[in-house]
Amino acid sequence: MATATINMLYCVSAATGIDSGVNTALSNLAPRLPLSELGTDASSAIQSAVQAVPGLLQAIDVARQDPDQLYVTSDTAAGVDHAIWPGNGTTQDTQAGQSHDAGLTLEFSDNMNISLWDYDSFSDDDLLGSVTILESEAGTGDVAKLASSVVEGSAYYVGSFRQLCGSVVGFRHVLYLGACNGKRGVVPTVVGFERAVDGGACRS
Ligand SMILES: [Ca+2]
Repeated sequence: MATATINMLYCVSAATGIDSGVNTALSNLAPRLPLSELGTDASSAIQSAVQAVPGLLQAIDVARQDPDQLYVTSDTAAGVDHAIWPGNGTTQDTQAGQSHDAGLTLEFSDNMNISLWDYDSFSDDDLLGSVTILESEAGTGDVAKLASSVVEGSAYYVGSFRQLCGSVVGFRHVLYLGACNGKRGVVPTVVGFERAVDGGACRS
């Protein structure tokens, strides 16, 4: 078993449907941002990555997206009824440039899917994108992974999850990340660090 902490859902682009300008620009986003190596907080690292894509912010601005009614599942089936975030059958309106502190700690073996969805009351919910977390990534530090959909024109960075020690190593870690809302209430800041409670550092 491994434990992953997901503490940020950053919306690069809410669903726009078929918008060629947005989709062309989204295809140039980095699929994986190694946050630990970038030496800055997660929000800044993601914002820099988004700004580095030529024309992306302008294309999103022109497309005038409605907010996504965001929820997250740990399987590939839609449905707020089994969402792991926000939970209790609810959704969270989310626009480009917004982020949420998901505060999720999840146990898994081998690999785990994380899917992001837009709730729709009159049709099937839209898959905004998904990422896969691998147990083999344990100990590789904070990352943000891109979940996107060409069909929806959506893109989210899911981070900074850490895959913690597996059962082979036998340690348990507690991670204190995020949870500190910024000035505008929607920008989480990485404030914490990890602390071993049963001893030993995580080994990659
Ligand atoms: Ca919707």
